[in-house]
Amino acid sequence: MTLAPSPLTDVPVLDVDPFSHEVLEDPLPMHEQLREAGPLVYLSRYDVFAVARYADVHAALVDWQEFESGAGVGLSNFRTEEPWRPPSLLLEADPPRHDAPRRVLGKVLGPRALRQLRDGWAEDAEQLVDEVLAAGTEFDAVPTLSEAFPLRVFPDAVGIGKDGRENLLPYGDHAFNAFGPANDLVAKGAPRVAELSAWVGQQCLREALTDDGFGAAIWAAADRGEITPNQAPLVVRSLLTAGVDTTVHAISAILYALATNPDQWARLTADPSLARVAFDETIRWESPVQTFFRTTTTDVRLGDTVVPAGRKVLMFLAAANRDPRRWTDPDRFDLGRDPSGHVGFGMGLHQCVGQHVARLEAEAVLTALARRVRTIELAGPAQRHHNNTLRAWGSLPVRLTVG
Ligand code: OVM
Repeated sequence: MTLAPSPLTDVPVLDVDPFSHEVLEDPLPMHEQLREAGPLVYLSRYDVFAVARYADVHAALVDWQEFESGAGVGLSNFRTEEPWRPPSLLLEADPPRHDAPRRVLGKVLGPRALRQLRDGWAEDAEQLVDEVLAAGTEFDAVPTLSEAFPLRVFPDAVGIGKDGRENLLPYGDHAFNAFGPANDLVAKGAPRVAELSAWVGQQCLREALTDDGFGAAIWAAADRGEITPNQAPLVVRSLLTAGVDTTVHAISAILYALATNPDQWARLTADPSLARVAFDETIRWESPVQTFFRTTTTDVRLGDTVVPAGRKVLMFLAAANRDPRRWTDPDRFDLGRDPSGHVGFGMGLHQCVGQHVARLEAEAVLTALARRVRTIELAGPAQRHHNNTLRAWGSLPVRLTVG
């Protein structure tokens, strides 16, 4: 290992590429290498710093004053580079500007709204599982369950029209790729960016939204003066960007975890109330959102090193979620552990505002499956879908037994 000079001491230099296909296929060995190298490392390929241990990722996430989001939470620095779309008012903003949009979205996605959705989503999940099982017990779970359920309930909950919903997944996939370097994954999405962005933008307008969804509730907050009318469409855009691919890949991750850990599936069917912990243990174990960046606002001391102001720091949420310094037997998918405290949804004031919506979706699907399905196993090789930020399955052949 070589060492880069720094004001206080030397920092380990690694030439790994976290966004290469080899690493995206299986990032776990690189995560261990990053954690073991030290509390802070320097990634020479991208000229950025990185943290991968739980304590350091957690510390950076909660320190919004020294680690800002307003310069973008991807590799690109918005102070020096043009963003590919107008920055998010939530994800890519800091206090005080961040706070009004966050407060509005927090209320729109709050306990009251979710109470109104719970029973309907439970019925929708029962219906989907009935339809799927009627068609057969061997299928690819990615399109059939992971994509089908969120697409059945979430766009309706936001209140967008029926046309063009097939654009949601490609748009989200590109948005999450765009946090990484301008590699082949970003190039693959580039030809459709203008078209997809225009469609998403149309869906965010007041007149495109039903009067009873999350979208209308955001516009109502603008009418009350809680955000400005020009902020409303961008807040709706956050729902459409962050709310689909994430839940799809989380559900795939749950199904893979349970299909490959039959003892944990048996536990769940014996006690379906474990659906909740199954969801959070999956977010810890798989970390559908693997990484985000922050940018230092000042010289920040990390371990024995000073990261200069204005530098990008890559936070490995997924590596923190399997740090043996924090978790017992971290690679084990275990419904008996308490996964709370994981950083799969981030931590601090940006922590995922939609996590209760995601949890409700996952619980609905899992509960419906647990009531009908006795066993679930892989029926063929599962295939990864590579994305610069998301850990995802592209194909998940499963075989179920019923009764
Ligand atoms: C946003 C947003 C929030 C979280 C994740 C994300 C694309 C986007 O506000 O647009 O990923």
